[in-house]
Formats: sequence, structure tokens, C-alpha cells
Amino acid sequence: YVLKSTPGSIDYLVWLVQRLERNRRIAALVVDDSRSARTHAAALLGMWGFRVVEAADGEAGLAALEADPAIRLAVVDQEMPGMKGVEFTRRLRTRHARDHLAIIGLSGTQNASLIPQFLKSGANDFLHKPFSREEFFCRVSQNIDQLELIGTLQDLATRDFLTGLPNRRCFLQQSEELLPAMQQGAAVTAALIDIDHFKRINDTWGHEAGDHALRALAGVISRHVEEDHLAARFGGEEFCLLVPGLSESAASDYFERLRRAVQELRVEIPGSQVTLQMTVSIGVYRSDDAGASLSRLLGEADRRLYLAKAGGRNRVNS
Ligand code: GH3
Ligand code: MG
Ligand code: MG
Ligand code: MG
Ligand code: MG
Repeated sequence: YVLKSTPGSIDYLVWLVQRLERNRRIAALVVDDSRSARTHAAALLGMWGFRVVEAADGEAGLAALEADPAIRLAVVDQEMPGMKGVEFTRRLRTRHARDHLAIIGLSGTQNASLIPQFLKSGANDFLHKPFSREEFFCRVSQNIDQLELIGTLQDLATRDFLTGLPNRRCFLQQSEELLPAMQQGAAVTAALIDIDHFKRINDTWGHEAGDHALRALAGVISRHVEEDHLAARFGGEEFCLLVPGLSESAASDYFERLRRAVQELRVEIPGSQVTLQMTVSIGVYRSDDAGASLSRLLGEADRRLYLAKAGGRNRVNS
């Protein structure tokens, strides 16, 4: 990790406090059969703010990880009775990907082939015992920084910047993944939601007011959906939904309620006296054909959206 400023300066203290605050939200697992080595590593991690979970062997380590999803770092000794560190690492990686968990191998031996074995088994890094405090902190911090960076990049790649909803790419990927399970014995409903005459809102009140309207609509949609419904900003002023398990009448009620909630929405534009209103047109396609593809569902919803627009807007067409 990169030390941002001189130790002892105020900047340094601020950096240190931020680091401790961040680490407090993260749990670290130490897997080592030697009680003294385990306690030492745990104490160092504790000093850095981490909540520490200890395990004396591989089986206990695997159980700890299953029980505690807050664990984002595992420090793993090689020489242990039963499962060795390399084998433990291999087993961890089948369940916990690199974007969720960092693994640091540990060993006191000088066996040169051990480091590549750890790395090939999925470890991010390696430390020789005994290690200095400073090296330990550097390696731990660098690995946690990397996890954080991956998280930030994943967020940027999957979330729509303006509204905070999943973006189109994320929606398509998740839908492709979840659609087969959704279609098991249940109908799936796809919908496209498009703001009516949105260009007029931009033209009349400015692009920034338009952005407020988009965020407000995203808020309405977010509050409307339930946990197993997929919602996203599909692009521009168009949003999409994929909802499993609705009967025909439940689907029409669901989208009619959404349409009405948008119609009743009042969007205050900060710094002006303007309060915006908007309406949406919604194209809905419900299918209980378990083989219906995502592109078919969305294509049919789009056709129905077009009809809702042609029919006068501010309506649900299914
Ligand atoms: P219709 O009822 O037929 O859908 O009319 P419309 O005006 O809503 O549709 P049109 O496709 O003509 O215009 C969509 C507008 O949405 C044009 C574009 O500038 C605007 N838009 C797209 N993305 C954004 C955005 O992120 N912010 C703002 N403010 N406007 C956007
Ligand atoms: Mg050991
Ligand atoms: Mg259009
Ligand atoms: Mg529109
Ligand atoms: Mg549009």
C-alpha cells in the first residue's frame, strides 16, 4: 500500500483513522495450528482494527467462513495436521472468489516450491514466518485495498451512475442467469417503462431537471419492486423489470399501481420553484412458456410499449 503522507502529520492521522474505520467493517480469519503463531497474527490484525476469527485447523477454518460472510481475508498456515494450507486454500477458492476473499499463505519452511503452490491454489500473497510487523501490515493492507478496488470497479461496471439502479449490462447478465430458475413452474413477466414526452421536460426545464425526474422515477421503481424482482435503467428514459410468479391479474395490478405511483409523483427541483410531474407508458409481456428467451420477452414487451405510446401514453399495455 502507498503511505500517503509523513507519519506524525495530521494527514497521516486522518489516513490512519480512516483505515481503522474501514478495517472495523471487515473480519479476518487466521488459520494456524500453532496457538502462539495464531495469537500473534490475530493480535496484529486486531491492532489494525479487524474483527478476528481464529481457527486451529482447516476444517474449523472452512466452517468459520461458511458461518461468517463478513470474513474478507484469510491468513493461512501451511504446516497443519490434517488439511495443509495449500489444500485449504484450494478448497476455499472453489467457494469464495477473488473479488470476495483475499488469502495470504504463511510458512516457516524455506521450501522454494511452496510459494508457487500457494499462488497456484488461489492465494493472493505469501509471508515467511517469522515476519516483521511492518511487512505483515503492508501485505494485509495491499490485499484489502485490492478487494476494495475490485468492489469499486464492479459497482461502476454494473450500476447506473445517475439513478443508482443496476445498468442495462447488469440487468441482461442477471436476467440470463436467473431466468431459467424463474421459469420453473411459474410465469415470468417482462416490462419496459418509458417516460412520456420526456424530451419536453428537458426542453422546458433543462437537462438537470430531467436528471432529477429520472432519479425520482428510479426511486419509485425501487420502492415498488420486491427482492426477487429485477429492475434496471435500460437506457435514456427507459427502465425495465423482470418479475417472476405473477398471475395475469396480479401482473396487470402490479404495473397499473406503478403507473399510478408515477402519475402521482411530484418532483421538486432544488434551487427553483419548479415541481415536475410525469407519466410513463409501460409495455408488459407475461409468459408461462419455460423456454421463452430473454430477448423474446423483452422484444414482446417493447412491442407492447410501442402500442401503449400509440394508444395515447400514460397507460399499461399487456
Ligand atoms: P415518448 O413519449 O415518445 O417516449 O417521447 P420522449 O420525448 O420521451 O422520447 P424521445 O426518445 O424523443 O426522447 C427521450 C429523451 O430522453 C431524449 C434524451 O435527451 C433524453 N435523455 C436520455 N438520457 C437522459 C439523461 O440521462 N438525462 C436527461 N436529462 N435526459 C436524458
Ligand atoms: Mg503450523
Ligand atoms: Mg423515443
Ligand atoms: Mg419517452
Ligand atoms: Mg424512450
